[in-house]
Amino acid sequence: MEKFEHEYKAEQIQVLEGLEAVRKRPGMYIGSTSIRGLHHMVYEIVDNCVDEALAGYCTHIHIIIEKDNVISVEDDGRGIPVDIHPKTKISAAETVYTVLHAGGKFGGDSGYKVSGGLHGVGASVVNALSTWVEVIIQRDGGIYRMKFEKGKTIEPLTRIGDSKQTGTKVRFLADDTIFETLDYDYETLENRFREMAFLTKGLKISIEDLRGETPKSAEFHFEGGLISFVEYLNKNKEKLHKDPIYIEKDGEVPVEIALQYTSSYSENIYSFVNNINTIEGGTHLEGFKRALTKTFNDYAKAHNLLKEKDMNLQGEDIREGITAVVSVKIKEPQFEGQTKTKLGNSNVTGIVQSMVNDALGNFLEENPSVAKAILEKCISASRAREAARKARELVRRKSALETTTLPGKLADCSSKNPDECEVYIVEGDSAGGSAKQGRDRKFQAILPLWGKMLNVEKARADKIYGNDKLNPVILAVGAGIGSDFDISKIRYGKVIIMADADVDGAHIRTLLLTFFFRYMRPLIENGNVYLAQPPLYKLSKKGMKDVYCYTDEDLDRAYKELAEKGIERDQLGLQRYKGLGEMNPEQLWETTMDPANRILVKVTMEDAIKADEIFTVLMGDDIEPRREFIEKNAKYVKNLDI
Ligand code: 0RA
Repeated sequence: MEKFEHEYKAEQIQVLEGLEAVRKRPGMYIGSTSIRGLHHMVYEIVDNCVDEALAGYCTHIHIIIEKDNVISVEDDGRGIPVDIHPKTKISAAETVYTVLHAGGKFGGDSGYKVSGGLHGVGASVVNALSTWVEVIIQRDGGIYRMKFEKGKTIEPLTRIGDSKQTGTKVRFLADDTIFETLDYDYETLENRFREMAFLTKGLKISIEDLRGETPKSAEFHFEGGLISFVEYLNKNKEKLHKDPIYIEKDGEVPVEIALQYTSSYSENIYSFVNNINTIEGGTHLEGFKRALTKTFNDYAKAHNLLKEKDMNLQGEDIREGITAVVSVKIKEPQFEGQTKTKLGNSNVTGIVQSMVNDALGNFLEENPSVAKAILEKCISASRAREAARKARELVRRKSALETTTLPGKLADCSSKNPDECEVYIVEGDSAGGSAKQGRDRKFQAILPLWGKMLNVEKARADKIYGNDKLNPVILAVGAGIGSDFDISKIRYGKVIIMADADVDGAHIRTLLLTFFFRYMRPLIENGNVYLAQPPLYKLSKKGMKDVYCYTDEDLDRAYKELAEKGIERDQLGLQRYKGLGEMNPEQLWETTMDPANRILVKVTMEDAIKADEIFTVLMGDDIEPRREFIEKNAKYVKNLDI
């Protein structure tokens, strides 16, 4: 192979210092070096292709996870420009890959400005954080190639052949000295690409995973765009009207919205700015919500649908059962909030609000039966809210009398500092007792729960407040529920569900997670919810320290390790734990509660959409999708609740 000497000019030295900074502080550029950051590497590259699609030149993006964790991303766009910059003497393509923040600013008025990416840092950061990158461009009648190692150019852009086609193919190997893992999660990537395909009408995105024994693949292509998205989200729900309502307007701020009401009691609105999921909402969402409230109230009044003359439907009444996706494109988005996923541009509220007012107002006038079906639901939500308020006041008054607002069953910890405090929600009587005795009472609180939990998928807020199972959870966490929920008030930084590893345990776990998902979602988003992992087995022998195993693989490993020490299988006593109740307080502490030894699984919202689907399928009214889901996932029940 030919060797390319690369001469470094003044600009290039700056470049190297720039990329060196990225390698020194990767978290600042890619968010983190965990699997999250690893996935962001892929998104950064794919986002560039999506930009090319938004500019109208790319119709298909193909992503491959190759056997050795190499990622390949290929598009059929115009190809990254290859011309040489007269001053720097390097190609535009190499510039994009070596100069920090070169991505979006390149090329001025190319109509290429609405760039995505959560961190929007672009290809040069991916390059800096990769062991190697190879880029192949087809453009202007030629095939070009360039190669990099840890951000440094190994082979500058070189014409290696002819081609009549156009497009860009990038292959990279993320640097395993920077990332904690290179083990891409196929499902996470698949979900993100499905979402991207929904958000970019007509674009085909395909993904292949060649790592396992049986390759996985998926292809997404939705001519319906957001309409398809809402249909997908609602596929297992009972709809109040047949087709999603669709609103689209180009202009200074292009806005696209689809919405459909279902008989469910929850609100499911997803908002995006430049294809980035704005988890914390912001001005675009605000504009949408205000318009919904105003338009439905105006319509209801004009058509005498409200019984009491002065009655006003509240925003939350109007959003009960809604599934909506709001997507806007903004030239210079300002992101705020804890996770920088809240849109701050203040002019956007008015723009979205007035266009939704107009379009939705017209739609309701033209579709009176749909309007009526939705408003009937809003009015009954309003009544339920009134009932809930009364129930809540009752609870508040009661607790004011009781001097403490904490539930009686709670064995609280002595520390009052939420950062160090944890509450274990424990199923069952005896386990609760052991946990109380075994805990470190300085920072560990125990809340035992008994019996069958209320299924929140089938209940409204008024029932939740009055429910004797959930009320202690609400009071213990201490931050309210629903739109009242205030994460700054939580009394424990870790809310840990501790249940048996059997069917009943899975049931209570899923029910509690459903409850948190619906009524304390920020708690999950903020990473405060955990699952305790009690051991499945204990190996014991006289004179030997007990060995606890948390999985079947763990057990195999322990047998092997002990055999190496000369202790054979038949010398060992094996206890299989059927429930937490079988452990004494010391064992429970040692295996499941002691921060030094325990395993906690953090419940993440990597994909709220997926979680919602699982909860709906598992908890909803429709039996058929639930049966299908359980059959399909029976093998993976371990992951069922994450
Ligand atoms: C034409 C002009 C510009 C970029 C591209 C094509 C292009 C970039 C990528 C990245 C991945 N695939 C691509 N396909 C095409 C520059 C325009 C600008 O940056 O403003």
